[in-house]
Amino acid sequence: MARYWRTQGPVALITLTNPPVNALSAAVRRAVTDVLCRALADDEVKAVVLCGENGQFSGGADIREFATPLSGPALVSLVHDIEASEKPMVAAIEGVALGGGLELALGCHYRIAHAKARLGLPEVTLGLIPGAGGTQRLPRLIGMPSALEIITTGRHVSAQEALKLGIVDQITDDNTVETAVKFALSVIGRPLSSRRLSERAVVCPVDVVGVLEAGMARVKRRACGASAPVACVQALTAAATLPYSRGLEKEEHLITTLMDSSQARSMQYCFMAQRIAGKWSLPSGARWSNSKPTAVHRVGVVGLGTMGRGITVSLVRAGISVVAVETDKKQMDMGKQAVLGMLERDAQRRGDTGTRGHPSTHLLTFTLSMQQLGNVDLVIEAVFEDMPLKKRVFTELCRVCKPDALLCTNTSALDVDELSAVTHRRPLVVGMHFFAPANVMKLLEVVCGPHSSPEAVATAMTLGKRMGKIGVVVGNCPGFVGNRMLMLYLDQAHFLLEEGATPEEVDQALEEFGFAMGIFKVSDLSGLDVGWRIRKASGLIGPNVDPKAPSRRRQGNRYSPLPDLLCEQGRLGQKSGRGWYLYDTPGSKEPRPDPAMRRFLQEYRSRYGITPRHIHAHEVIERCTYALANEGFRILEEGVAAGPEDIDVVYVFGYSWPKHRGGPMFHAAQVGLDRVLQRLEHYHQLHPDTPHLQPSPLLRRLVKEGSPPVHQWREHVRHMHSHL
Ligand code: 3H9
Repeated sequence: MARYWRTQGPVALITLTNPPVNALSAAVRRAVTDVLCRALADDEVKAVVLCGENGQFSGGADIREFATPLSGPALVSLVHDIEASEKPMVAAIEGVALGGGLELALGCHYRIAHAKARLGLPEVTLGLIPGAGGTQRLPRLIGMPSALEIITTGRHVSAQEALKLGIVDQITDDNTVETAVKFALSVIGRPLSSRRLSERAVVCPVDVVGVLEAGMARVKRRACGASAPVACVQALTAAATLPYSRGLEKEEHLITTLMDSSQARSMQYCFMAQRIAGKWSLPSGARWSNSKPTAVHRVGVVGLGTMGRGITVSLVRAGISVVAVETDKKQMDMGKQAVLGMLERDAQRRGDTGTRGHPSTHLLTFTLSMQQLGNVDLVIEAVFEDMPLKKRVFTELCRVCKPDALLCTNTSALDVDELSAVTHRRPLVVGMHFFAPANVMKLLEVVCGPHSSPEAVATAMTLGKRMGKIGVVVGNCPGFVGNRMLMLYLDQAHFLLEEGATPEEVDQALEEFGFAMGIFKVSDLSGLDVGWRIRKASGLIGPNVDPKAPSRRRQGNRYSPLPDLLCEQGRLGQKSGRGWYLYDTPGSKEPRPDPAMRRFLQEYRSRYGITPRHIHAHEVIERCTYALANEGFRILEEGVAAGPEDIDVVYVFGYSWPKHRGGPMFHAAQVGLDRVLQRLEHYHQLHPDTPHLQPSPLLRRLVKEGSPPVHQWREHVRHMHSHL
């Protein structure tokens, strides 16, 4: 848990040892407290270097222990003891120093970091604030404006930036521990009081109150109801206005309150869910750990439309060689320009280049010839969503690519299995559903068809991780996990309009719940014609179906033609200046309620004899979120996802579900499965023509078995599938 030995004469070394990231568990805190006592009591020891095993300083407090009562010495006291030491304490930071890890380092009198190290206080992303003195020490070290930005965003800071800001005293490309030991030798005997951050005054700009007020306004605007960012500013305000010890009391009060909150539990669940989804499994039992990914050095991207460009940029950023193929010269030139532009902007942002161009452009080949894909290890096809076109591309790929090259299709809904049937290498075909814009969005659904091999899935997941994506393995069904659930969510929103709500009312309820944008604003942003095209292609609307039919049913189920009617009127969303909302000009992003929309809805309701009723925000949330969770249960039943964590990760990272609500499945568990079941039964009784409101058998089964906690559902589902 912490090793201790004497080295280089008077310098003692304390090594945090809790692989993989040296999380500061109770056992680690206990061990460090003990060895620190030994070092301080040893007259031969004149300085101490604190480092971490395995090239990692520390990933912070042990998140797994948050659910249990605190045991062992508190981290805040340990940091205090380190700072109070009369012998110089030097932190040797390799890998990461995050959260409590950085707080431990801030207790040291000096900090030396490896050039590749990353530092930060990401507690806000776990629904917390730094709770071991970080909110009080960081502004004393680097000043309030920078501390405010770093703590409220939780972002990681590179070693170079940390040096510029003054978080570390030195960075090195060499052995960090050896450098720190040398450094420690050089500072023996120097006075320490100016190095103790708790004894310093906070470096505040003249208008610190204005800075903090602006910070508070900013976090409130962005937080969408999350408490932690607000608490961060409150703790920093205490640092600016109170003596250190009182500021620390405020920090303790705030973190204690947050620690018990459902928001923190939800966000910590999200952190763990992301890791669980990354170690994918399917109900079939196929697992990441058993399947070896193949090496990918060179990737082909076919199609340089919006998706192909974003995918290419993400690959190049990861240092992977790309052969980008287009069939049309003009489209290729445009795509090339767009890709190079994005990479150049990247480089400028990072200050990587003084001249034009990105340092990675040598990784790119643009071509009009598929033949150039002969030596790639994997291809990502990103042509238009059209099955015959994709089939033609896949047939050609089989001809030109080496026999063991993986063939991946970037599709948001098409049948990966049908596509793989045109190849002679079905085990090597998987779906890679990127989200737009692909160079920004984190989520990647890796679609495993019935013939896809576990190795192919493992390879796509590994590639996704290298590209900085959060991969989730899903089964092959229309819309996979994300879009399949989205359809039902949209349906509920449209039905609510039919029954009496306005787009603004539905959006406001969803935004108060925590979504950054309501569903109608999102639809306007994405363009209403996208769904219209898909519905037309799937036969839901078309010449044989009268959208004005009084039953408003399609294929036997309730169907709202509202979005189709909008498209027919040319209301396509932001791009046409009108959609569910009104925009000042086409392309403008500021939605305004449209009186014409109200009139349109009134006319629609009277045409169909619907008496509008007042719809409470509570009903909006229940119908939208429970419909999502209910479909999630069906997805688990069918084996399209292996566990609730996978579904929640898809929703949080692909569909902006608020992290502080955990995800639709976690939210259902928080509400209580029996309550969700009862409300779904109620709504289904009122709307029997909406089968998606009918509670799923798995939900009923879980309730019958006493509503086990969400982390047990995966095992439950696996068990269910093994008995089918
Ligand atoms: C805090 O410090 C509060 C303080 O202010 C004090 C309050 C009093 N705890 O992500 P990876 C596990 S709050 C426990 O796949 P990577 C992780 O679950 C904390 N476990 O690797 C996984 O386990 P498994 C503030 C942790 O290389 C394994 O390590 N700190 C912790 O892609 C590998 O993780 C943070 O928010 C932890 N703190 O990324 C940092 N961290 O193999 C959270 C990791 O069983 N951590 N694990 O699935 C991270 O951001 C990333 O894990 C890190 C490594 C960048 C460190």
